[in-house]
Amino acid sequence: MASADASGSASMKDGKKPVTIITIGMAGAGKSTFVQRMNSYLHSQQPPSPPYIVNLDPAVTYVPYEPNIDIRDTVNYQEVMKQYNLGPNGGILTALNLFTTKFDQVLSLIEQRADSVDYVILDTPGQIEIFTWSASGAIITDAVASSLPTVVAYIIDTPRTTAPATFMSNMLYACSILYKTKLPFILVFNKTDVQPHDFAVEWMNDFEEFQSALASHSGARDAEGEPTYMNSLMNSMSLVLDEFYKNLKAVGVSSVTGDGFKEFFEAVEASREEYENDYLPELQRARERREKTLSQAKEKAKADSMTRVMKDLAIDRERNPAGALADRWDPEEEEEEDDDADIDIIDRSEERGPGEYIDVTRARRHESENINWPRPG
Ligand SMILES: Nc1nc2c(ncn2[C@@H]2O[C@H](COP(=O)(O)OP(=O)(O)O)[C@@H](O)[C@H]2O)c(=O)[nH]1
Ligand SMILES: [Mg+2]
Repeated sequence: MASADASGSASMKDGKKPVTIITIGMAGAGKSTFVQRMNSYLHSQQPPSPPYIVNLDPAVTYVPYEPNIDIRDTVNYQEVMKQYNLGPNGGILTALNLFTTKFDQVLSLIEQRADSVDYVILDTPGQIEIFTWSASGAIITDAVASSLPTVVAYIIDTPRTTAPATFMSNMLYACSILYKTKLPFILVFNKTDVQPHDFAVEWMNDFEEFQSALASHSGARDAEGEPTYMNSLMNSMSLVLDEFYKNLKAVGVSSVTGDGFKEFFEAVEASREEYENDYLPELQRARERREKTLSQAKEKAKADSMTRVMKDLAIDRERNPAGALADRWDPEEEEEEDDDADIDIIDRSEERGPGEYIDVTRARRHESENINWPRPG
């Protein structure tokens, strides 16, 4: 109890709703490290503004922060694999699905904190498609976004995207997520301590730069010196991407040194406005449309089915008057049904004091961890 109040009183809330940051990115891009760094950055603000963190990766053995809600407290991914006879991917997906059935509880825990927290942060499973291409990922995203201002932080492994073709596939992936979620979107070029992201900014601002980078890459021309099919395809796609870049913000950060986090949070604040001006009105219009069609359909269905039921009932009673007498609702028969009792969401916030977090510069990864995600491509 006390810690909830203490953590809340520290942050300055001028009636603003907290922003939810959904962290998405390829395996190893640095999502969890990025979440840890946001956590430490927010703790170091004056006054400190501890975020509310939800870990959605059931398979991770170690996270460099203390989540307020951890999917691993609710579903045991190893057990899920055993019980449903699944491999790692199926196991993670099923664990996420099971957790999603309880997401209303998560949402209400978050909403209880809405007055005391400035940021809600979601860390997602290592492998990107498990979140971005699953029904559960979409349900979680929609549920959060219809309740709080929400922004997607798309984490990019900058040192691994310096090749033009890799850069483009990564951007196309980001593009597909933007169009799927329609949420404000921030491209986060991570690991700038290893590789500065200025090449990316240049390519995004000027597609001719990008095309000449493509052309100078090996494989751009065939034996006759003509541009290859692949090269012309990428050239045309870079024109499409040019349009996509106009819709988003890009920042470079290092989750290890903390570089660029001020700029990142400025982009988040700008995204809040974008959410309120663009996303929210569209959401409300969609809701109104849905409610209108739903209530029309309901009215019609009610009228139709009532006439049908009354007709059936009348015929039945005529045929079998004794049966009709016995066919009464019996309150004794009603069963208490509570299949919800087995899994529950745990809020860990009360278990520790505010201001407590693990600093990645002090807490190194566990040696025993031995994660071996297959790399895309
Ligand atoms: N040099 C450097 N390494 C980073 C940075 N961010 C993350 N990493 C490393 O990248 C690896 C994957 O990070 P992790 O956060 O587990 O990635 P996730 O799978 O996206 O959650 C780890 O070894 C991190 O230490 C960064 O900004 N700079
Ligand atoms: Mg992770």
